[in-house]
Amino acid sequence: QRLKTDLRAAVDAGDISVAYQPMFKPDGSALECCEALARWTHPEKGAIPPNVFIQVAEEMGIVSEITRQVIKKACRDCMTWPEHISISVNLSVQDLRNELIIDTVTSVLAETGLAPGRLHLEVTESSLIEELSTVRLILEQLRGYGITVAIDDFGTGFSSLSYLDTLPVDVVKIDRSFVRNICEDVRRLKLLRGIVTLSRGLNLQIVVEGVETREQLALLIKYNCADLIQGYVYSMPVSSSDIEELSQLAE
Ligand code: G
Ligand code: G
Ligand code: MN
Ligand code: NA
Repeated sequence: QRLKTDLRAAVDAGDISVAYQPMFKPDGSALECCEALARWTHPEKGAIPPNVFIQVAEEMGIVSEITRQVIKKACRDCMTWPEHISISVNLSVQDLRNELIIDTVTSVLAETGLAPGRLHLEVTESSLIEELSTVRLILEQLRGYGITVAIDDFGTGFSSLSYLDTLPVDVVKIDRSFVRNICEDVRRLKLLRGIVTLSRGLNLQIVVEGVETREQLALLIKYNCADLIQGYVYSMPVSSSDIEELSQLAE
């Protein structure tokens, strides 16, 4: 209850900050996109993980306000980066149930002047399962503006792959659980390669998440498993002001 009151106050004060985790071309030759990750430092408890406070915000019905603040900061920050770098923002399942998100996105793009092609939105695989018709309408409208839609945590949510080809998405972000043991367990590598083949067959761009070691990276490159790599092997989440330098180092 206390956490709810404090979160309400933090949101009202605009105290939710944003960290950015870069995605690189597999060979490290370019920084192409950054995922915006919401951060909240509680005055006494310190950093509260986003999966905790996002869930609290969902219970309180205020997650759309956090989404709006994160999109706004993220688009503003993206405007200060080299032009080839895109920004990827996470949406909550609640954002996808309400057409308000269309208004939020279009007004932030207008205010900040960011080209719609530089904005990506991440929706979890599980949020695509429910209320598919509303979600589909909203995602199709957003894509109509030139925004890119990514399925986050791919591979962890579906009970059935049968409608994957009908989803209004452009990118899959393969969940880090599919990367963890690829060096030790050839069956895990085969599973990952299967997901990659499936995704390529559907013309989806592939981001592999949670890549932590050079050995994992080498296998991903060897078997052409990724268009972009996100993970500690290249970078932790950083502040907006670090992005330009990381981008220059990559070139
Ligand atoms: O930053 P970290 O790696 O701890 O993120 C943990 C989880 O919180 C991830 O699943 C991420 O997608 C989610 N998350 C981070 N920022 C946001 C946000 O702004 N909105 C939503 N809905 N989820 C977020
Ligand atoms: O669910 P989502 O993919 O949005 O979550 C991103 C989360 O993954 C962030 O909390 C980020 O800190 C975390 N993360 C990013 N790279 C790595 C990594 O290489 N290993 C692990 N274990 N976590 C990572
Ligand atoms: Mn994400
Ligand atoms: Na993910």
